[in-house]
Amino acid sequence: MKWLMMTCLFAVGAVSLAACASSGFTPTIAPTQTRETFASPVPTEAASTRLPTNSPTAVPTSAPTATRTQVPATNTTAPTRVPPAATAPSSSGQAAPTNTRAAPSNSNSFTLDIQPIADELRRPIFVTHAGDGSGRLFIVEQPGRISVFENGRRRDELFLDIAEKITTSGNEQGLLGLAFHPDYENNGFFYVNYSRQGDGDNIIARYQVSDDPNVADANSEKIILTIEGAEPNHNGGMLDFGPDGYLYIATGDGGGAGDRHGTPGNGQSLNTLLGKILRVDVNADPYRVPNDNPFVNRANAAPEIWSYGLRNPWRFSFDRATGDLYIADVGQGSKEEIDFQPASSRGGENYGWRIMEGDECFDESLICGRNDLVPPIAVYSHDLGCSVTGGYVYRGKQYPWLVGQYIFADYCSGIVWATSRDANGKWNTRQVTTFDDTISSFGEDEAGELYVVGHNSGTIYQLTSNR
Ligand SMILES: [Ca+2]
Repeated sequence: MKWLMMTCLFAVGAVSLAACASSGFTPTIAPTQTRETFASPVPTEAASTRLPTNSPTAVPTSAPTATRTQVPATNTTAPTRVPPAATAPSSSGQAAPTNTRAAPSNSNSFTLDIQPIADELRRPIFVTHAGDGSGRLFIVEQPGRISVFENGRRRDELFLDIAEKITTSGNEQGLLGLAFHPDYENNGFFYVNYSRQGDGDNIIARYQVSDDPNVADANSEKIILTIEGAEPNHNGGMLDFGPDGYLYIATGDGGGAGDRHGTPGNGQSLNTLLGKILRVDVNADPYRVPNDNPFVNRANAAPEIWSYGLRNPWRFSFDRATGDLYIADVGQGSKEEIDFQPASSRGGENYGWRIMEGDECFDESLICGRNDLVPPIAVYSHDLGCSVTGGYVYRGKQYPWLVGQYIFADYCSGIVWATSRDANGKWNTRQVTTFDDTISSFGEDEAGELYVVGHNSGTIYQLTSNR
């Protein structure tokens, strides 16, 4: 039922064929302003308001059903075109991925389910851990609150409440990211990414825990970086420390549709922080640019840039076993994608936006299919959803058959996929199941077990599996 209706919804808009000379890519459906509504990381309200009034809602608002599996995991039909890794050269001249810790193939038939662990949250948007050995989870609510989940329950007292600093007037704005310093156990520092009240700028700020390990010092804010966005949408928001100890920050392209700001769009411009993955050293005041960032010696380039050509990276994660980086980039009106950067990379990848949207030409005035663009490792069309939510490579202990699988989902459809690379270096993506919730994020605990964040239902689930 849900699918039937969403297909109808996405069928709006004029279709025009845009030739993409010598790129080898198929003609693309020209994006329209009409469809921009669906191409956001958290498009709940926008999507809901577009529904026919006499139809059931496509975005579930009631409490989700736990532990349901709608699609047998034995379905191994890849729903989308998945380019082999061998076709993914980068501008930085990095070698092809050599990671041999790919998941075993063939024998990994499995199901995925969800088990609720915390509920009654207000627009939860992330969950993570402090890496301090405490086993606690930290749950982020988009309006600006962080709570602690410990010993099977969520503590009543908040860890941090900065709602008064934050604007959520745009559906995609709010408290969007949280990352704990690698030495949090000793220095008590953690970092947040939020949309500032007043100007809507994206603020990356440091806070410190108080004498109470379950309460942060709300007055300890130190702003690290201020990123001015053009419009309220496409804020990126993910923060995480890489295996190198540097803070990586995802930024959106400045918003609107079609990356219309800047020439040729912010994603392809190296003189703006928008549409990028940034990499900075926060063990300096307020931060330092690592001298091996890829563009530190290029004139008119922002030295904080690590990689570029992104539209709205909605969650990235490092594989804790290999250091490989997975980036989910939300598409415009046609394709959603997962991008990959091997741990051996020196940075500088160009992931293509707005030249390309997924594996399609987006702007025919630019040179599509250039061989310096890094194509995604997995793509799906808007027949299967509207906004990708990046996840994690499973490295936990409870479900050994999941080890090495990168799990991700679509916010609108609830479809969940698993991607892994076989012994020949070929990426394989398969649709595993569908969860009856709007998945705003995944999260990882200290042990590597995975969690699913239900945005509309206000629920945090643990991801479970059977085979
Ligand atoms: Ca791309």
